[in-house]
Amino acid sequence: MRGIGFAGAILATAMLVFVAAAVASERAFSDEATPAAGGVHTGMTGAAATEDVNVALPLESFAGEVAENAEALAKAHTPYDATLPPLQPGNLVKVHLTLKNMTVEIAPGVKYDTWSFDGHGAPGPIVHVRQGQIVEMTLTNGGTIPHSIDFHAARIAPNVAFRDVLPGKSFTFRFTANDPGAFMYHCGTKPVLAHIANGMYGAIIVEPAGLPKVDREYMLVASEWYLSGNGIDKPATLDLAKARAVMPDWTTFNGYANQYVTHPLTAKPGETTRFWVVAAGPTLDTNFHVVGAMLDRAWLNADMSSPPQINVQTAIVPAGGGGVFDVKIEDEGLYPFVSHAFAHVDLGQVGLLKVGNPKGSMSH
Ligand SMILES: [Cu+2]
Repeated sequence: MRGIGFAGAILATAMLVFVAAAVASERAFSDEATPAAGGVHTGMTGAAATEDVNVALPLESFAGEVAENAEALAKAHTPYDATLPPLQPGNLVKVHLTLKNMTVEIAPGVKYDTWSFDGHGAPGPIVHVRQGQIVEMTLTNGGTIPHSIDFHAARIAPNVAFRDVLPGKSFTFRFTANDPGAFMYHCGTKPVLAHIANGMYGAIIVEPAGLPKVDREYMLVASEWYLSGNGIDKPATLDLAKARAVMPDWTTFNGYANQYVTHPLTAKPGETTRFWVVAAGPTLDTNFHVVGAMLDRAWLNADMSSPPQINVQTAIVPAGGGGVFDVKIEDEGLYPFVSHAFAHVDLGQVGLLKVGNPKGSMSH
């Protein structure tokens, strides 16, 4: 018995040494990688990318780790303006996006070194056009590595329009927005998983004529984040191994966990609110649901060439896809909107629609 115990102790010690060594090598990698642009470089083959990331197991989660003064930070945070921007007149809409590396906050006190559009953080600016308008897209690469832009709303040869743009260079292409819906745009440079996970995405709304009029229109871009550290002492970068394993630390609407819980979207009793939803992923779908309400009109997959479904409880918005949902609420109250895959609520993909001025919900 004693012999077995001794052998067990040796084995346990050996395992501890192994784990410590693995952790140390992971730390060494991440310290080394941090000063570079996100620790993942473009233009690599899959095999080369594998060598350059954390492959230590088990993967470490930083889910739910926020700064000590999280509540004050959440209140001080300026929420991403979810209001759908207005349409522009004329046949031609010019959009100029600049790519930049930018440190943003994705949860209270949690910083992340993004690659992002327009120095804006993630998601990038929302583009809103009328069906049939011509979009002239100019992309300027203000980053440090090649990037590109892939507009899901465009029928266009990707090798031409979505090609890599070198740092310091610009590129312009045009397409006609003939297909209505809520579309994702994103950087399509390899490895795409890394470029999207680092924040290179946004949405373009192509609005068809003749939609039912509504009182409020909000844009929600859902996404998830895979962190190399908790982001509190120093900004986190991408942990590509966690992105491959689909082990997010945070899931968000418009790039910041729970921001519309602290700063609710608003409507009045009896009004209809239209949610334009795009799931940027990079990998997770969003199961859109409004607690205490129905999706009165639901254009699933953002197919706006067909009539909407009616009175839907929950609608899947696939990664890389969209959905458009009209919600009419009669009674004053606080109505959470969520991804009803509840792990995602836990990780931050939840907000509130504040209808009227319900008791006890005044912010001050
Ligand atoms: Cu990119």
